[in-house]
Amino acid sequence: MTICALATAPGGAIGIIRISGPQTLEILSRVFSKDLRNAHPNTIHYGHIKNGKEIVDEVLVSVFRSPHSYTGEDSAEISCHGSRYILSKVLALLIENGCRQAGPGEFTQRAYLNGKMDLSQAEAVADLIASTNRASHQMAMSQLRGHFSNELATLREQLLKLTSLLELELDFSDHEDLEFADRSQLYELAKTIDNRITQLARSFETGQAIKQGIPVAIVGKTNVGKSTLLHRLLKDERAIVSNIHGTTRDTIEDTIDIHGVNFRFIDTAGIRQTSDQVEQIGIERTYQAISKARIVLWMIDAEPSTEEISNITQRIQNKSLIVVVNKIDKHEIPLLSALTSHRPHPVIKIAAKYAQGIPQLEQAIYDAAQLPDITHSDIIITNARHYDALIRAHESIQRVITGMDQQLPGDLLAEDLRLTIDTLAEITGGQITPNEVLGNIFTNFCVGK
Ligand SMILES: Nc1nc2c(ncn2[C@@H]2O[C@H](COP(=O)(O)OP(=O)(O)OP(=O)(O)O)[C@@H](O)[C@H]2O)c(=O)[nH]1
Ligand SMILES: [Mg+2]
Repeated sequence: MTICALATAPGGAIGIIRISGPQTLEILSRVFSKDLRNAHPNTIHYGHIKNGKEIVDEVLVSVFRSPHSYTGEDSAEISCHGSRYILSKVLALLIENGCRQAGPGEFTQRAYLNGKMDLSQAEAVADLIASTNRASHQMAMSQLRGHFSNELATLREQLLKLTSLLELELDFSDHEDLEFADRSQLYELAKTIDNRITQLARSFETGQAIKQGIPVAIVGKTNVGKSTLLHRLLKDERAIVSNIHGTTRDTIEDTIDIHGVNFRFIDTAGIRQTSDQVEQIGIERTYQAISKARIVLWMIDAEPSTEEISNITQRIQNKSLIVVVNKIDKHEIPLLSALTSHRPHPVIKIAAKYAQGIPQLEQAIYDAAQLPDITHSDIIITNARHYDALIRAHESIQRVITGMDQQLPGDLLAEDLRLTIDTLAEITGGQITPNEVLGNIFTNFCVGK
């Protein structure tokens, strides 16, 4: 069936309608001023779309021929003027002449089914369209270009090697005089595979953080300047600033791009002893914000008490902590010996009100995120479906490893090895992928992609 859809967002100067399927050029020729049935691949044709005698629009038609097209089928793109009227008229004409309106992601689904890309690459197309900053763009681009797919292919090769070595052992186990691959070598190989799978699965947390914005909590006592800092970072006045202690009573969040990565800043209620119930709830939320953050900015404007030090340090176990000393325009810089002797945290001195030290703080935040080098070869998992498959693959290869520990014979390990291979293959769609799964993946796409 030949499908068509509007591929561009409404409201632009130009709107592009996409067509794909065996009858593309046949149908187009019925509504276009020229016969395109024998048009050469990768050519552009100027003419008009007509509805009987009425000229609907002057357009350019780009022709692609199977298999050298996005979908792998014969396909075309009509560049029209961006009028909603024109675009819906052209779509209606195509449908009257034999096209069907495409479903979400149907062009990409066809590209996948025709072997133009694997499933993880198809998913990267949706991520690429949704990307809003350098980091999410690069993660999607790397996946689209097949870096993750290549990695999975390597794992598959290693797993197949392991399987065949075990089978060999099985086939000749009666021949006691034959030498087999050393079990400890097989064991090492299984471990190497599992390590890589685990590493990929772990990157999901970072991938999620980058997609949603890395959470950074700004915490400290009341009146130290937390909300002022949020304004400085956002270049916008989001929270009330005042010299009254306890001004902020709820958490306030906003996202900022630092060196191409999204950080989600959470301004919190200042920590102090209070009998005000609303403020107490706010302070409870501050503690929750700390527990959800990856990076904690602990702001002080004077030497912190030992009580404050222990309160904060207790709560930041696995987080990156940056000590932010504020109001350096006004105060002597406090001595931080009690703090830094216990664990070396970066200490950044700023005057939030006067925008001093902000670039240094931004750099420290970026460094504290310890992001992998996305521009190069580091692979980051961003998709929950992939994560789920990696976790299951890890579980099955773990059973293989435990089995080897227990000296189980090869035939008892073979099943879990096969399962590991199949589970990883789900990611790229190398295994037969159930329609339901495909449906779930492609309904998240926009129509026209
Ligand atoms: N001198 C000076 N004053 C500052 C600086 N930063 C903030 N202030 C002032 O400190 C006071 C408190 O600032 P806020 O940003 O409201 O402090 P906060 O930490 O959000 O306070 P709570 O919401 O009550 O916890 C305000 O009067 C600010 O103008 C600074 O760098 N230098
Ligand atoms: Mg505040």
